[in-house]
Amino acid sequence: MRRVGLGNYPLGVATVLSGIQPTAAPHLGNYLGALRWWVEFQDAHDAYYCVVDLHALTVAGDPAELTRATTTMATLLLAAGLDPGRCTLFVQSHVPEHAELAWLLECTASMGELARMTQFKDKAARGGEGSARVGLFAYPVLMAADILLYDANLVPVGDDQRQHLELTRVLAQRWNTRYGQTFTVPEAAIAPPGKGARIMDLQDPRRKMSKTAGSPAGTVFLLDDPKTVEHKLKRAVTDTDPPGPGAVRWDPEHKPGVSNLVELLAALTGRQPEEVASSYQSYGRLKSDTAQAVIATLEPVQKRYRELSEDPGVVRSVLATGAERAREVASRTLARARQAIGLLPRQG
Ligand code: ATP
Ligand code: LTN
Repeated sequence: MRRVGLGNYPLGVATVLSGIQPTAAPHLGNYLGALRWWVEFQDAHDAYYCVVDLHALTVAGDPAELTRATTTMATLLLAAGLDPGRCTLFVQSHVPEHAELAWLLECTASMGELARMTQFKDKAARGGEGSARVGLFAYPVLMAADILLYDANLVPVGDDQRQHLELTRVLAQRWNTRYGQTFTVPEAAIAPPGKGARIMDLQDPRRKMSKTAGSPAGTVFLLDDPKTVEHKLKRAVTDTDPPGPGAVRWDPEHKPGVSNLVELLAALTGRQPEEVASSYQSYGRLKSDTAQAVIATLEPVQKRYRELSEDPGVVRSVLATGAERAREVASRTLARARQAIGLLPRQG
């Protein structure tokens, strides 16, 4: 049986859903941990991808910037290889069923289980837990709604989303036990170690590369020009081990900076990290080769992005069709959920 990508599902059998926040332009971590798998999965399965603008409201941001970033993100997703003929691409808030199912699921989740979410703890700690938005606390439940509305079997995400996926599974199972079979219980599709599931910040390799929490110099954005990419990689933090055999190795625990560069180069060229590491003795050459591999990957994406940006009507129409297709599926699932939980059907 032919199997594709990360999942254990035969071709064409699974439904895939994933989302990305329009908090800023996406970076290499988003690309290697999630987006390139989205592109791969659209050929193998029935795929739904959304720009999760409601999730972006969980942290402070400027309204005009959110509008702009939502369009930029959708354009970049198309530029990175999503094809509206092979997947459904939409904006989360265009499908109001997401917010409605999130409420029903909030009445299924407990305060205790949400308080354990490490992403909430990290993000809340930055601004003080007392002033963190209620939406930030409830965020994983909205994510569960995103997934369950489409009966998704597979959810391609980076390693940081493992805990949220586990919560989604728990909520789906609890609901099904309490109210009868309603939702498909999904599985996370996370890249194996060394394949880009958790790309680290180039300036602080103990923290993941992030749109909002990373350092600008340590985050390579998909729209960075070649000079910026070279500069960021040249300045990447490594360590003080002298050059020579064994200095370059894939050992994320003891050599996080060097291992991150090795993993980047391996993921970009489809090689194993150990094999990449063994072909280098100096950090300088590893950095310059990694920079070239990044530039080669980004160049076609940027070119396509510039072309698509010339006619914003194309992206708007892709999103309109996507929302319509998504709503058809989402409204059926929501109707099932409303009935299961006992809400009086609307007449007419
Ligand atoms: P923010 O900083 O706004 O929280 P983010 O950079 O973590 O954003 P998201 O929009 O939350 O990005 O995530 C989109 C996808 O990219 C998710 O599947 C997430 O797991 C993945 N992802 C995010 N950061 C990384 C990373 N450093 N390495 C690999 N995958 C990542
Ligand atoms: N929580 C995710 C973004 C996200 C998502 C989703 C991912 C929102 N809804 C549904 C997969 C499926 C994040 O922060 N990276």
